[in-house]
Amino acid sequence: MATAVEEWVEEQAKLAQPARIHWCDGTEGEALRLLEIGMSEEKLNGPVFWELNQKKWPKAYLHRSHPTDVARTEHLTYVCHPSREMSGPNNNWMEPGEAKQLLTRLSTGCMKGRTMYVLPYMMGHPDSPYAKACVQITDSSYVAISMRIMTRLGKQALEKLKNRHDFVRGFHSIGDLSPTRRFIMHFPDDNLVWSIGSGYGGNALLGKKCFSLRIASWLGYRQGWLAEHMVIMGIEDPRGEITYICGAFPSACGKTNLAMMESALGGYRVWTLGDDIAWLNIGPDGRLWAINPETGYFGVAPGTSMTSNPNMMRTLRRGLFTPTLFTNVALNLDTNEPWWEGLDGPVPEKLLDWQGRPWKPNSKEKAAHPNSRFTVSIYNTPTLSPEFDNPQGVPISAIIFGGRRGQLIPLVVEGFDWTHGVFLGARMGSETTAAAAGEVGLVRRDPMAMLPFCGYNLGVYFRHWLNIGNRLSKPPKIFSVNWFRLDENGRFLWPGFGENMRVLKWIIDRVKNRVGAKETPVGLVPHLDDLELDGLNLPREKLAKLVEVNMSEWKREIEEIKKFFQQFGQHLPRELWDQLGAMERAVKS
Ligand code: OXD
Ligand code: MN
Repeated sequence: MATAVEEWVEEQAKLAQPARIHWCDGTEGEALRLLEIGMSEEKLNGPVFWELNQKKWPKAYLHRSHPTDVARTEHLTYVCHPSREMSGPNNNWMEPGEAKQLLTRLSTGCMKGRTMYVLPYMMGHPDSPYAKACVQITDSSYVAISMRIMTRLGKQALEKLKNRHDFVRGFHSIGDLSPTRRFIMHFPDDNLVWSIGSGYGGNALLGKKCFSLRIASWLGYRQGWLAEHMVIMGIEDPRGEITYICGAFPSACGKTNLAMMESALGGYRVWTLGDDIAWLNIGPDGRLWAINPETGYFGVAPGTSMTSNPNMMRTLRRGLFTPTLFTNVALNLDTNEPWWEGLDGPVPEKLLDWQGRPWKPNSKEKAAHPNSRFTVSIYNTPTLSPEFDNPQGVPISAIIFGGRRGQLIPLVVEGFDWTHGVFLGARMGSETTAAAAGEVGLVRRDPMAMLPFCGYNLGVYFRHWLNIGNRLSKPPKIFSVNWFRLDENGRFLWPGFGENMRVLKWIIDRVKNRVGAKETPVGLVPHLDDLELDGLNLPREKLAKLVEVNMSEWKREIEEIKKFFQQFGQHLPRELWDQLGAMERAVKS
């Protein structure tokens, strides 16, 4: 008798009409075979895959996407709850029946002449009580290989799926790649993601943003847990004690660098657990426990170097668990190596740009696309935490909310308590980046870095956060950080990268009640003497500027937060209005 998964796959095949169906087993051999095929398949801007210098970049391949398909397309992303209200002002909405009709029309025969890959996969360790079994179909071998890197794909997942009906279904087709026929639609009540017209990671690797954040946040709301856009890391102090923390930052704000940072502070080291997604559950002991449902990184290449992120450079060249994919980076023709802006060493003389065109150093355009990416297994990370595969996850002592703000937001602020901490997250704003299509550098509200990823009304989501806090026996302390504050000449005040450990040390010292803090209207900030600044050549006035709370700037910010909160009407928890009111009174006095 056919299993529910087989039945679902058969139904989708009737709709999409592929030439053949291939059930992926997730082995390396299979991935290499798909790469071989892709290397001989020509498209608009070269072969589907290009083998890179294998000596220097073992098992690494270059892929160029369609030039109009290089980032998440938030305006084409929908969350289709039966009621518009549950999707909230933070999501595009279509009535589910109407959306399915539209997608059925676009998907009819969309895989004609192509192979349909069936990808059974797990988000989370198969033995974890928090893991979820899923299946995705796709007509892109690039997506199939990427999913092998990013998830636990193969036989074990299929086994888990066998006797189930509640698995998460993902239908993906690149369609004709036309932006006018591109939609990424979510049906939370059906555990279904339906994506057509894009091969870009965030739109096409359906286990990632679509399932592990949008659908999972809704599951979390219904089941009492949180799916968050967060890094997970362990910080080992000189005594050998490890403190686990999570950090939410908007896309392309340095989560990957943070997750595997090489500490500039002696005696401290980072253990990596995840760079993008955390599922947070209340454990049997009443503490908050985090797992990373993914097994890979889909990271931004430009700016990655031995200076900014040496551990990622080592990860990319390790070649232990393979393959490694580079998407839309430039190609050094002399050495057959990938290249991007910010990589170590001089700019190579002979380069092809991300579209496969010859590139000149004086060109106004970047050689690598600003959102060019690598897809690489987390098992290649030299700093991988021994707890990574622990099915229970790790207990979280602190949560950080960060954003990219040239002005206003202090280097670090601690929330007065859980409710105020939730307010710190809810009020977050950040300057936009190339990870999503649209203008770069505008401040937009991005609560908990979840604006593009929360699968339901953010007002309801804030209430859920408050409720989780009430159920925790020992809630983590909550902080806001900003590595990006600028001086009057537009230069960064804080050196960032490995020096961020100095801020993390203060956070851990606060968690362990080792230091005091100074109360301001916007939260608790460090006494400058409590920051470990040995070896850092930072003038005192710069430091003071980094933690300054400028009241007139905050008055403007409060108006922006008010406008943002108002959109959620009755759904915005009263507690958050109270927090805003209290902050306003304190700022004005
Ligand atoms: C990502 C993103 O790819 O946030 O992680 O866009
Ligand atoms: Mn992300």
